[in-house]
Amino acid sequence: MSETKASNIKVERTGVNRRDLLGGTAKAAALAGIAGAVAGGTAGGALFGAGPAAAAGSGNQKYEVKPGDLDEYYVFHSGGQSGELRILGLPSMRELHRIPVFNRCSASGWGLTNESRKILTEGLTEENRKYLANHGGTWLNGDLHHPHMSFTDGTYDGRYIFVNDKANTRVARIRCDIMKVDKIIDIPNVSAIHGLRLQKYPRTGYVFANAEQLVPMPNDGKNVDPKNYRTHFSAIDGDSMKVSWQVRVDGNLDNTEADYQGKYAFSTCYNSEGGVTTAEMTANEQDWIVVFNIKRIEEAVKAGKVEVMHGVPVVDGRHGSPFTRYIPIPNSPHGVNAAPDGIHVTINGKLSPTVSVMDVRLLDDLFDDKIKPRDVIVAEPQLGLGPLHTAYDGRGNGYTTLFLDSQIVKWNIDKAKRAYKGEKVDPIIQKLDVHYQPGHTHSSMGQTKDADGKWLMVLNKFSKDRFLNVGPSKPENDQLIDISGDEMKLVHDGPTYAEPHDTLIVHRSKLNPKSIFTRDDPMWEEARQQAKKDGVNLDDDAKVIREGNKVRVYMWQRAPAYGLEEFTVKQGDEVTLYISNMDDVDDLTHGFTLSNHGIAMEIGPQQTSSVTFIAERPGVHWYYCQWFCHALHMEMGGRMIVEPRAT
Ligand code: K7E
Ligand code: CUA
Repeated sequence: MSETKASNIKVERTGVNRRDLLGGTAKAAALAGIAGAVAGGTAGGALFGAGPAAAAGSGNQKYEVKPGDLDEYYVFHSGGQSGELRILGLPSMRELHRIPVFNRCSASGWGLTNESRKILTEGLTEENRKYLANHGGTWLNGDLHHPHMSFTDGTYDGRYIFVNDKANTRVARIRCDIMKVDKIIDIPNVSAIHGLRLQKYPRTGYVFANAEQLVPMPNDGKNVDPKNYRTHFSAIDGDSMKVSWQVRVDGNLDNTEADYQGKYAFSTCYNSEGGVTTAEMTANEQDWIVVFNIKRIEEAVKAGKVEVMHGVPVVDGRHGSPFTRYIPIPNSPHGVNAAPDGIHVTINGKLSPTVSVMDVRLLDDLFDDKIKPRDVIVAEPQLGLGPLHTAYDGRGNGYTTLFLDSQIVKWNIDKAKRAYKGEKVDPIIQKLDVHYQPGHTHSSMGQTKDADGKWLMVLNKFSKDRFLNVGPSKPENDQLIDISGDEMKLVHDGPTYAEPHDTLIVHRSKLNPKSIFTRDDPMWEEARQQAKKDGVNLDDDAKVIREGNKVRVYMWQRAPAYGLEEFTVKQGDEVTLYISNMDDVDDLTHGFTLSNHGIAMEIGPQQTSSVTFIAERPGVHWYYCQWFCHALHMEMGGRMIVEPRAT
């Protein structure tokens, strides 16, 4: 018997064979799950239980991408607690780019430029704005788990990618034409946005966002009794980036998903107990998935049958309401994944070795009370320990990550349904060791109706011994698996930095980003308006405009020169610099770094970037271009001269 310090859960560590648990009770599996999750890292535990090497096969299809050749897929890879989004190519698994979202970025100036600060602050709630007034004005961190691309008619349309921030309760939108964030909003009335999915049909439409943490409402410290904690499911309008409505639920909210019909959304709940300690949260053998009836909610909102909280209409979707149904699921379910067949939705049991398969065609009857909640479950195969997420190949098979077993299991939906009806058939097709402890898994186009069944990425939380030792902080390991044939074949190990949860694999035909900004891009509309007021041509002028102690410096850049090789301001002036890169050339990005002022920003071809600061340091301060652009890149610079304040 060992006892962990972090909680009071007692975990049986001896005499339990984890393979035996497969045939055991959900409770035994739950205990094993806790052993992994809570006592994780202790030697010999279930956590590091997987065997060392998987068979590295050559695969059935080519995964090597020769120098100069282009990948077939874009991968949008969450950056977890690093707060950014990354773009990879698949099958090469090369990292192509990074998009700063909730983090600060030294290279691009994200979080520093006026354009990015506008995006980072305009969606703040009043409470957060007030709090941040004394904390630098913007958050410095984020926890980005779930990127999803906007849909039209069940498949990706290349407009936007939406992502969540669990750390500071936000949702952000990325424009796919320039691969930059254009909107970030706080979600009011909740804490910690975790699950995020999009309406698939007829289009996005709604961005569905789960708030994981239960908190008192209002959360003002006057009443902290857990009996009064609650959370809401949010639907955000993806076009306006305003919260359309929220639904009050029982329990908490983990991951979410939407159907292919535009009728229902789903959220897993691992804390139906409403507990505040790990022991309380895992007490029950079953939690549930909540099904949201979008049409009924919309009607109630339209009819004004809502409570308005911070400007958001909220409907009551607790047990017994017409808006929701609660389907019991073993045990602390995590990921929920709609199959590309448009019919089946898999709920991954986490602490139960099972996944539960729901048939969405039965949901109309459930909402009309013609059937019972569990009647919508049409299969519940036992797959192994710690099922977290499932991907699909479009050929009727699911691929589920087994966190505790360190495996990916391929199984057949139809066989699982037959087995559920009592037929003697094994739905499991193959189990493959992965390295180690996988969370999400994703197949090429597998979260759309166009799943093509070619590639599978498995996002492993631990790499342990798979790479050169880089110290105590080790990379994670994204493994690429060829699923085009009958057998899964592991073909590539891909180390990544903290901490990709989720990924999005998009065929390159769905995207066509610009190489050069257009001068009328809305990103720098405020600079454009200010230039107009100042009678300055943003494209051509290099000018200093003074208005009291406010100084605006406008300049263009053309390799290898700035429009101004020097400008003079007075100590104490509030200076705004507007820099426009007028090079109309692919891949010709310039920069602006002001030495010893903590100022650096990227200015892409035909882009304008601006930054505001107080010129507090008298003297000569060089600025330079930090983005390699020309043979005379080193010479591309100038001086800011700050005249000392008259004493
Ligand atoms: Cu499973 Cu945040 Cu998608 Cu991590 S969540 S694994
Ligand atoms: Cu311009 Cu370097």
